[in-house]
Amino acid sequence: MTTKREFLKISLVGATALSSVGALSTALAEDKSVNHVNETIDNKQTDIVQKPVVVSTWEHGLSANRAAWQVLSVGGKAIDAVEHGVKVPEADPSVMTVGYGGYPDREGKVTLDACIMDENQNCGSVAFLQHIKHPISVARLVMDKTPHVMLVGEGALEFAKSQGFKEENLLTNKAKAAWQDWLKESTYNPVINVENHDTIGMLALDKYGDLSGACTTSGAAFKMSGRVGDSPLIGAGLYVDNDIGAATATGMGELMIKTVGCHLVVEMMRQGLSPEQACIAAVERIAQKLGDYKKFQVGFLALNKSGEYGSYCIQSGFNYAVTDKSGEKLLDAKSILS
Ligand code: SD4
Repeated sequence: MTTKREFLKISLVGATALSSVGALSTALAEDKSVNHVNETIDNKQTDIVQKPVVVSTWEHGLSANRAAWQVLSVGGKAIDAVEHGVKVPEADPSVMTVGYGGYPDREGKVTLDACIMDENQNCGSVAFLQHIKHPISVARLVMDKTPHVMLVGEGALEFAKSQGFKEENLLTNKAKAAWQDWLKESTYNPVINVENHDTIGMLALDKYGDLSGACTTSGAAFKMSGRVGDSPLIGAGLYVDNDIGAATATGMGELMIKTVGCHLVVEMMRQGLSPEQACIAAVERIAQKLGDYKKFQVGFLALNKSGEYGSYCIQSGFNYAVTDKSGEKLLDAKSILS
């Protein structure tokens, strides 16, 4: 729990950091399509710890959170909760950018990316993994059983099989039909909040006050073969620092990779920003650095050590699920563009 003295310290650092967020907001606000983010900044800081709590991206986060809550509510650890939680959309064929039933790449192959991170800075990741329904559990085993952080492609598949995972066909008829339809024109033109809207990133704070996170996806629909997004990259699609907070991301992964977005969000919280303020700062960094950001969606979601959460995105339409003792809710994130 944050002491009064620590609270004063982070408030002062936070005030400095906020003034730079404010300066950039003023510059961006000259562009009429950019929201005045200063007005949306949630300035609350609290030393009351709300736990357990679990948050995750998009509406399918509600059912994923329910599975995570089964773990958290009986005193389970955050790391087990996030793994258990994200397995729900991984197995659900109606969620077409995670796991089984995900959209394939342009060769018609479903290739999956996932990572997981615990309260001790341990992390595991898989990328370009095919034929395995639960990449998050393979990532967990990379973390728990190997000296490495990341395995990709054939090596990741061989490791998964050595751990007892069975190869399965992950391409459903529906995803195959969408790919065949796409082949008629073969233009890579991701549709904001439609085609790329289903990556699940989940963050949890358990009853012991420990944070963990997980992120899993089939990536951008009809991507080039071999393309890897932000979701399996520690720092880009997920980051956890158990002293400070955790962050995850959804949307066009290239933007998060170029700015190491989730690490940035956590570092902003370290400077004293609230989760929402930190997400705003990361979206503003993207807007400042990446000239074509208006063509894409990026949404950040953050949770701090006190159980406070917040989110921010480029385009309106991103939402996230929150589950705690008071129940569950789906909240709309604020956005930099109207
Ligand atoms: C990617 N970030 O591969 C993922 C896609 C995503 O919601 O988040 N979709 O770029």
